[in-house]
Formats: sequence, C-alpha cells, structure tokens
Amino acid sequence: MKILILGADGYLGWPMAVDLALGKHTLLLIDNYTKRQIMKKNKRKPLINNKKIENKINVLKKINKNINFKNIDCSNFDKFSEVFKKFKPDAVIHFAELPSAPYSMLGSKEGWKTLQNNLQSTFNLIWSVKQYQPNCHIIKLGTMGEYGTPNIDIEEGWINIKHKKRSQKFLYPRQASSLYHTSKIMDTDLIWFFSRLHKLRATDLMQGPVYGIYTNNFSVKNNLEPTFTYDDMFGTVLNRFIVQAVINMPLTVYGSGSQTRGYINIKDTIQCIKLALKNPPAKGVLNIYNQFTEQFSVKELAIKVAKALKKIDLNVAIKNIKNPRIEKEKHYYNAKNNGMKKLGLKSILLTDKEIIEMAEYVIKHKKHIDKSIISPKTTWK
Ligand code: USQ
Repeated sequence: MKILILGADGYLGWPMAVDLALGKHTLLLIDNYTKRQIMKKNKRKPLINNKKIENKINVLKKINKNINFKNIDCSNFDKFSEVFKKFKPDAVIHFAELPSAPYSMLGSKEGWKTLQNNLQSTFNLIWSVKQYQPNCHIIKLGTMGEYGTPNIDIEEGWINIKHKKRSQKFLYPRQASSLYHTSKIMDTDLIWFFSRLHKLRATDLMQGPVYGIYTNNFSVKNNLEPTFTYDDMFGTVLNRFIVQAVINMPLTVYGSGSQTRGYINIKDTIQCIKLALKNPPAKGVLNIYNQFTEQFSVKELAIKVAKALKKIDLNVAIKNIKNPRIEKEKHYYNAKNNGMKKLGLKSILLTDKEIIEMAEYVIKHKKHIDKSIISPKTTWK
C-alpha cells in the first residue's frame, strides 16, 4: 500500500513507520518537529534525544527503498495539499497532533495552539482526501478521553438513543477534561461531518494512555526506539512511574488515585493500526474502535509497578499528591473494547515482565534522567 504517516517523529508515529517499512509498503513520512520545539521551549526533554528522521531514514532505506521523508507543517494547507496530491496515498495515518493535556491547559496561547494545530491538520487532511483521493482511508488517532468518565458503560463510538418511541444511532456523548481532549472531540465531529457529506472512509481510534518502548527486534538492533518521555507534560503515567521508580522517587499518584482509564502497550497500538489498515470501512462509513486492552485505576497501576520492580530489587514508594488536574477521581468506568478483538487483536497484558523490561531500558539510560522535569507544574486552575 501507499501510506502517508503524519507526525512520523512522535512516540507512536516513528515505531509505526519502522513497522510498516518492514512490511514493504511505500511510505511517505511527514513531520515538522513541532513537538520537539515545544518541549525545548518548555524546558522538557525526552530520555534520549533521538536522531531526526532525515538522519536515520537511511537505516530504513536498506530494508525498504520506497520510503521518504518531508519536513512539512500539516496545518499549512498549501504545503500539505501539494505533497498529498503528488503522493496519492491509499491510506493516511494521522498522528500529527499535539498530544498533551497539561500543555493544552498551560495558558491561552498553548490552549489555542493545541486547538489550532490539531483541528487545522485534521481539516487539511480531510479536505485533501475529498479533493484529490476520495477513496483514501483516513486513520486518525482519537482518545478515550473524548468520552470522559460517564456514569454509564462507554460503548465503541456510537450509542442508540430511544426518545419518545423513536430511535437513532448517534456518536456516543463526549465530555473531555482538557482542551487537548476537546480538540480530539472536534476532530471526530469534523471527520463524521465529512464522511456523511462526501462519502469518505475513515477510522477513528479512541486510544487510552500508551506505555512501553520496544516494538520489534529490528528497532532494538538499530537503535531505532521511539522517543520516550517522562516529564510532567508529555510523559504518560505508566512511563513516568517507571522512571520515578528507577531514580528512587515516590510514584506521583494524583489525588486519591481512583481515576480509571483504559491502557495499552505500544506494541498493541501498532497491531491495532495495522488491523485498521487491513479493514477499511465502506465509503461514507466512520469506524470507531476503543483502543485499549486493560482498565486500571492510577493507584492500581502504581501498586503493580512497585510489586513488579521488587523482583529486581527496586524499593518503590507511592505518594498521593494534590491533583493538579480537574478530573473526577471517584467514578464509574466500564468501557467496551470488542472491536479490535473481533479484528484479531491478541493483546499484550501488563505483566511483571513487561514492567521489568521497561525499567531495564530506563536503567540503561538512567544517567540522562532529569529529575527537575518530573513533578507536575501545570494546574487546571
Ligand atoms: N496521573 C497521575 N500521576 C502522574 C501522571 C498522571 O496520577 O504522574 C493520572 C492523571 O491524573 C490521569 C491518568 O493518570 O487521571 C492518566 O494520565 P496521563 O497523563 O497518562 O494521560 P492523559 O493526560 O489523559 O493523556 C494521555 C496522552 C494523550 C492520550 C490520552 C489517552 O498524553 O495523548 O490521548 O493519554 S486518555 O487518557 O484515555 O484520554
């Protein structure tokens, strides 16, 4: 297939590119390094400063010569549509969004930058597909945070509403708890609008917080691992807990720690997106999958980390700190995730082995850990 990957430098975009390169697809990778620039500006940094795509693409070209990179801002319509028109992809995987809830709540500039970047890149993609390649399959990363924490079961994307003896299927109600998550709700609305109007094919993947580092042996052998962040803005909770454990810092459980989310291993993220690629919807259909494999409260996650790492002689402390976010802590949570299983996902569960594997990676790079960027500095106030 001819596949366009937007946001190919990111935590998920890069391992996706490596995996699809191994699969012999024709790939065009796009990124403009916005996230790197934002991290630098906010004095945050990843565990390892990975090479930029132009400096490592040659390793991929040895296994697949049909792979190229362009430094393009997806929120610039003229530049983006020109590249899109020439490449004419069969499918696009859209990761080109600012992914941080805390960054989006930092101030008006950051909030608007998140909304602007995420909506405009999604809009430009949809418009280019409609204009130049209407059969192209749009695969877009959404988030479980679009649904929030409602007091009823979370269905996969849609819900049947009965009202005064009549019924209709609607998008499941969404109520986010950050501007970042709200930008994703708006993306979904845009995609659904254009799917209805112009008979596009789209898959929206409602993903929970991702953890992990290794995706395949090729990446390990060639130092092509994804960029691993653990700071308060860009690190997801489990990755942060592992780093905290390695440097003997108590795990920062926000508030009571009863907040429950659906989590997913990065290896499963790759599998899910490949399953979505293999199963494009019919024209005019928007497929929505809940992309997570297990539900945990933050407290449960912290306890799991502490127990697993005891096996490698790390004594891990857990500390409840004041929640910097405005989010429900005590709530009902029961989200469905049958769609990906039906497509064939064999999930990797969060075992002690997985936790220890992550910790060993972090231990290897322990000297790079910057303790000053871990404690939360952004509040929702
Ligand atoms: N949390 C802690 N301690 C920490 C960090 C986080 O208790 O040190 C808590 C948060 O308060 C939250 C939960 O852990 O209740 C998850 O936080 P997170 O930072 O891992 O996840 P979130 O901000 O929701 O965002 C992440 C990704 C985002 C993705 C989302 C999926 O950054 O791109 O969309 O996970 S979801 O959470 O399902 O919306």
